[in-house]
Amino acid sequence: MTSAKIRRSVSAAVAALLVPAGMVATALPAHAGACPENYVCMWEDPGYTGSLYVRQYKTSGYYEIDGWDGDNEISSVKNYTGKCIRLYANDNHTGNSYVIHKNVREISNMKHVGFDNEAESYRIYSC
Ligand SMILES: [Ca+2]
Ligand SMILES: [Ca+2]
Ligand SMILES: [Ca+2]
Repeated sequence: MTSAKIRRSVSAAVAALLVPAGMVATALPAHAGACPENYVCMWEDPGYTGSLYVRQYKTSGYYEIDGWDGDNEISSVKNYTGKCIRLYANDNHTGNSYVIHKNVREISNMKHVGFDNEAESYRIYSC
């Protein structure tokens, strides 16, 4: 390979790296607050903002919210599972609980349902 050819392939590699990076940067704002169909998503703050602490596929079962990143912080939820979600106030699916019915797809502020900054674990189940 001549040095000219090497230079061309190097600049082609750099261009290939730059284009996807630019696309990711412009795509991020559009995805803020988004939750894929068939998933349940839970955010730190009202209005689907702050850290996204839970992004779980709809498989029925019992799930923990991370003790450091999520417990007693969940303030908004999108339920795109088509199933019911029971949020528990404590770890290991204990304590007071609140059911998000399968027909309730979005709760923008958990304060409105009396369960703000409470959830520490949850269950996904058909209902
Ligand atoms: Ca919160
Ligand atoms: Ca709690
Ligand atoms: Ca937990």
